[in-house]
Amino acid sequence: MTDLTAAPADLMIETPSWAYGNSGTRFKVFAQQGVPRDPYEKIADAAQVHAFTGAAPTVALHIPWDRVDDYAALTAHARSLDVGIGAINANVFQDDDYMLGSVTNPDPRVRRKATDHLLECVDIMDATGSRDLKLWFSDGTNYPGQDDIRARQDRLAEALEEVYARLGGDQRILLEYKLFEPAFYTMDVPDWGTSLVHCLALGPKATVCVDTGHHAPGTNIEFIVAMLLRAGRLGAFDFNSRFYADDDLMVGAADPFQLFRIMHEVVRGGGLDPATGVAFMLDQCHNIEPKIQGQIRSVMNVQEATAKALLVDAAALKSAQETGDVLGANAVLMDAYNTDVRPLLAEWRTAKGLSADPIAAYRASGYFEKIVAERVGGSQAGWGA
Ligand code: LRH
Ligand code: MN
Ligand code: MN
Repeated sequence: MTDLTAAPADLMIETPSWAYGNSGTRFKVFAQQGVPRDPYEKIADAAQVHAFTGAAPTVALHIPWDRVDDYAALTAHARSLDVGIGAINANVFQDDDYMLGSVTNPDPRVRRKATDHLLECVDIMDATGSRDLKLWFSDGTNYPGQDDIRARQDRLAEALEEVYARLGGDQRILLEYKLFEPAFYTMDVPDWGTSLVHCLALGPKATVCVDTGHHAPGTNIEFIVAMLLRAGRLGAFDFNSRFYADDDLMVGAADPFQLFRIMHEVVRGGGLDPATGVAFMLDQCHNIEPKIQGQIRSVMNVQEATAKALLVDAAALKSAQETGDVLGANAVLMDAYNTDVRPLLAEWRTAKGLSADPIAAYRASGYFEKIVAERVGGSQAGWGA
């Protein structure tokens, strides 16, 4: 049997700075107590998630939500709290200029402005030591005929080429896709195929980011994962879960079986090996639940799915598949999925000097009471404003 006490533990999960700020829907942002007032405090909260899980050593930034004067100082602050700065997420979707698109806008002035922001994000990566530039474009059209679908792809390719040329030696582009929202007729990067086509044209430092909330209902995400790993172009996950649209709920909450199936393909495709270069990130908003606890729970959910995926008896599965034993093969997967891995993960945590129950330990730590007392007037994540 697989050594469960080692492997899921090696999986490191990046948390997003925006998960710690207030968020909501377009109907209402509920202000929570103790939320961070600036990027420094967001990183301090992310450090708590790492302290109690031992599995969240980096935090992703979103620019301009996390803009500061001195990124070296912010990086040093992160290090002093035993975490690092991870991916830099560009934001070319919250400016009036971008109503008709950012890098695909018909107006060259707007395209220049958007591309300059992406280049600025690479400057920030140089200062923070980040490897990954995550690009998500809200660009698209609402009405048939509104703009030339092909010309928009040409503009996108041109901007991506310029940014790709600016990347340092080990820096990468993660190109995220999304089928819908905010554009309702065409999104310019709607799916993994479009992302992959652009990545292949750019070169090996361009890879696809799979946000689990960005597909049509019923889409087989684990198939996409298998295909991208096979092509060597799975760069990252933005993990979250959804019931209806891009709900950004805690990963593993809506459909833990889907998360298991995804992690099974990750294991199958060698994606747990850091050399494969898959970044495991959360992209979530905790609109009604406490944020730090929501992140801890999410990290644990990914660990549980991973532990179960590692329990799959690969030899038994292969032999059942090769002999056409449909039910036997399915049973191998289901046996692993139906195993309660929580005691094993608790053992792993204890062996690492962590609490067996990270949520209880965090609740007992007094951190929440401390930030509620210290912080007044916390910041908004950026969503739902
Ligand atoms: C878009 C998205 C993208 C953004 C984030 C805040 O829906 O998933 O990753 O950067 O949300
Ligand atoms: Mn995302
Ligand atoms: Mn999203």
